[in-house]
Amino acid sequence: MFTRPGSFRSPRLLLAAAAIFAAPHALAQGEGDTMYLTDEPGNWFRSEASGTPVSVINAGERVDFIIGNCCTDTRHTATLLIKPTGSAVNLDQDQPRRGSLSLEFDVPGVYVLVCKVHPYMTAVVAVRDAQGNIPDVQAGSLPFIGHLGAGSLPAATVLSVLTTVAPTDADKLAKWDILGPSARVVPPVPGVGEVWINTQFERVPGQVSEHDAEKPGTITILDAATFTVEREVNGLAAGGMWNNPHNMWSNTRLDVVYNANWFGRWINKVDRAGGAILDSIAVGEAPTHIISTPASARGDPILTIPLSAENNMVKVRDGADGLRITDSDPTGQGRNHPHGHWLTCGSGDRAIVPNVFKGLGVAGSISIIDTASGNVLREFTHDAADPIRRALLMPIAAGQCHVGCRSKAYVANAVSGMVTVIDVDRLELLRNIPVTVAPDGAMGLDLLHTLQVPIQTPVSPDERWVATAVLSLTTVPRPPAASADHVALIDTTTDEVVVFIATPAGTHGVNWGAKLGGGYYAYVTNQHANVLTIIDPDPNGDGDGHDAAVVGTIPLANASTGAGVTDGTGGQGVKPLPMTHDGWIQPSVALIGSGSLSTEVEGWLNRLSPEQRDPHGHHGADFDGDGDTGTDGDIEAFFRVLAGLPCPGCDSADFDRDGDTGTDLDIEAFFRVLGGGNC
Ligand SMILES: [Cu+2]
Repeated sequence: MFTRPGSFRSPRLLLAAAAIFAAPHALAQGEGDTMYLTDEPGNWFRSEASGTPVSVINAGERVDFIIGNCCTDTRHTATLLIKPTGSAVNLDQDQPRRGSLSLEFDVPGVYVLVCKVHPYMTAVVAVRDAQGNIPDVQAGSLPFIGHLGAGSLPAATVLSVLTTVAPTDADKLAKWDILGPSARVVPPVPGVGEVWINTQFERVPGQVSEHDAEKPGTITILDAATFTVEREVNGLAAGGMWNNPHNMWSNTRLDVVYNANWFGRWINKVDRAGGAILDSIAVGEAPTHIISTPASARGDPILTIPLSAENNMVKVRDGADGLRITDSDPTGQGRNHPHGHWLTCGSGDRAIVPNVFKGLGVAGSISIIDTASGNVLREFTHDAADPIRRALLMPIAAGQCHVGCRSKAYVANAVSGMVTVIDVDRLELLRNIPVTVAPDGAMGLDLLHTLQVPIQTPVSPDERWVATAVLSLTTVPRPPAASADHVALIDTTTDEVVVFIATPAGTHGVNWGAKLGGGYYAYVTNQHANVLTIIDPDPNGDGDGHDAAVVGTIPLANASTGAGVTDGTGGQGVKPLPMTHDGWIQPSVALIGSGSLSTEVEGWLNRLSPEQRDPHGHHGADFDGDGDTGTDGDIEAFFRVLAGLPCPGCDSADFDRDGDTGTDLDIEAFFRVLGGGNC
């Protein structure tokens, strides 16, 4: 579906890439190069010599990597990911930093570096041989090439397909899905409310640091009833505290939106209806996602925010005196670099926190944390010898919901390409689900084979589906979706992928919003495209996800002055309002008629179905289906179903919704629900 002009056979791209390598005179011999780490999309490592993330040097020369205020607002790493066979050099840090790093490149060939905090920051260092040529990239150095059926490829060919190397507007046009208004496809069934999208790469003239470095990013707001872009918020009025807006959350009244700036140190509080920035504070290095605690839903919101270039999760209270940090706790042992967490649906009493990396290399961990105290209840660390924990390589984002009686979490691991399933109640890892695919269709392989990265992975509020966004670092399509990027839809009853769905370039974020009349849409963002993708996980409502499909594609460009091709690009965090998950939606619904909601918000909440208003209650203890629960009729129905006796109209006996019936877990689920317990 999305076999773009930027596929690896594209002559236009090959020419552009070849031109870069054909300009050796740009760099005199013996000089080496300096690369500045920046906040500029597609040019995150900017070579002094080329002005792009591609540095061409001779063997034995040095490149200095500068991480400083000139060009970026937070800490990073410069980590060597791919090097030619025979090279003995290495570069990596156990924690992100400011300052300068250096590496002397020993062997001719192609080197790829990334930042472990912001893994799509990409640098290419091409080292010439004695004849002035760049040797081909070998499959032994980059196994991805072997999955294309080749033993090696010219460096220019490899460069031409890397979507994260796109310094200029022309590069972005060539490699990204920059689509026009004709791409617009509106779902047959409207959504409810608004969809807030961090269009993190959109250029805003004048949105610069005190060092005059460009700080991109806007928030694009979609009316879910009509699927039109309503308005846009930028950071010009944020007092410099705005840089790559990355993820958002709202409050119970849905009158403000909180926003975290991943390439900075700040969060913002935005007036939802008017777009004014009401408050901004520094919370620490590279804040990622924001989630409010359900326990604070009826008072001052308490926000939980992992800091990806530090080791802690901070808590911020939004009170009468504005945003204030109230707490900060480590999310594991040592150096953690936590990213996209989730709180347990319902009470939010536990936080599932992916710690992206824990030292040199890409081994990370997943912590289950007591939300109120910040105590780590269990940290699952990487272990190459363990069949499940070996997948914990740069775990980056989590989703969670109780599925039946089990509190199950799903964590995407950027490097292993696996989604790890966790029983949060029993503090056990259950299994890994492969969600990435190599160009020849091979699965279960790591990043160097697939050049794909799974990122956000939220569970639907009805607990049926997990939608995992899989970002491709290349334009190369692959089965089964015949696209470079995809969403893997996981059925929570089987914990298997039921379908891979083709999505535009740079698929990064997903979240669930209410579909009018019942059910949920997965709203999918694509950082290397200017559109939002809308997936219906079960269009015919038969409970089977095999027919899940893209039902909408909404261009996000809205002719913003000066944005050019970046208008509407960079989609990462996505927050549908109302917030539909169990634990967050009910407190909003409880305010209907109280006078504390705006007319607009009250209208949204009134359009929700009973199941959407209370996604926990719909499979409660009403086993005989008569509308009340916990009666003698319900108990009789339970035992009739369990015993296999006829019970017309009864619910099935799969009370824990794990696909089988009559097990101990079903019985446990029955009694928990009957007793009003959390199930
Ligand atoms: Cu970084």
